[in-house]
Amino acid sequence: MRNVKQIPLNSKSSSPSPFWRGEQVEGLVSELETEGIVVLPNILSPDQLRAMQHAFATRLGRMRWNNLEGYQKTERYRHMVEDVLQLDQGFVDLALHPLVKQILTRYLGTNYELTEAKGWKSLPTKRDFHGWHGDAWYDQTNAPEIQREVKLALYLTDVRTGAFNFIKGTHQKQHPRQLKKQEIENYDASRIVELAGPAGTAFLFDTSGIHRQGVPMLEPRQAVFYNYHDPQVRLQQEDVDYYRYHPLLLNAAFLGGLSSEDQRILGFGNKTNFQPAFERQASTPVGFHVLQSAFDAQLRLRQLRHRIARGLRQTFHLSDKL
Ligand SMILES: O=C(O)CCC(=O)C(=O)O
Repeated sequence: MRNVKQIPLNSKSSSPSPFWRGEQVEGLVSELETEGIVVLPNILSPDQLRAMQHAFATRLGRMRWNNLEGYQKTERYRHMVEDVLQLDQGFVDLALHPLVKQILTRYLGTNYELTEAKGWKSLPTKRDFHGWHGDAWYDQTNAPEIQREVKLALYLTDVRTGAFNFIKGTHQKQHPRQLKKQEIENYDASRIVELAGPAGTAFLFDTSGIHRQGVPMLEPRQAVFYNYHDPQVRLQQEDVDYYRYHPLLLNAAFLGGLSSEDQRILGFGNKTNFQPAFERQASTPVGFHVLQSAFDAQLRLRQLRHRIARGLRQTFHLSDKL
């Protein structure tokens, strides 16, 4: 039997509590320790959430191109919005939320940083295009230890289908990897949690636990996922090549009043994973060259039109004077 954790869509409480009792924090940490996933109480105000939804939506209008911001598309069923901390104050406040920090400090220690902050719009599909997996991120070649990494997820839209799926208790059991479909049959189906809920639902999970985006996705879903781990842990080569865990891209307007702990979490001054003069090694698709040539031609045409118009203006100006 599936364990659908259905947070009612009308459960949006008006304002989050600014106070968390010690035992409340303990309870959340202990659930994360035992189950590998924990749903957080309401931590964003309706105004914060609205501003974040609005800013995120502006990146979804078109694909990023030239001087126009937009989403990135590297796969069929998701539109990716990178570096969301630049978009709105709420994204930074969420990353550094006191409750989140308290839980993470207990679970990850005091060396963790926020190493990635991105989101995506998932498009409706019946395909299990990503599949069950643990998030591989560290170099496993010489690593006896299963490293700890936690993701903080936040839904920006109400999620009824295609909710996040997680098999409780599977974290810290194996090095994270992609699983084959038949391997999932070995797990107790009653331990699968399917986390449907309203916009504003936030949860933390240990990324070594087995999880996936739920199937089917019947309506578009928008969510952000933050990634916290110790940046000193050696990364797997493919993430170095892609420069996935580049230092966070931030917006100075949102960085007022940070404590030294906040600065550490955002990676201030930490060049461990900075790659000078990085250039992604990827061949550009044929479509890109076609588009670029068409755009160049359009710019040339525009310039020619301006020159002709200027010439005509000068000619008429002269003939007026004669
Ligand atoms: O989008 C989802 O629900 C799944 C996310 C996921 O698999 C991941 O962040 O590794």
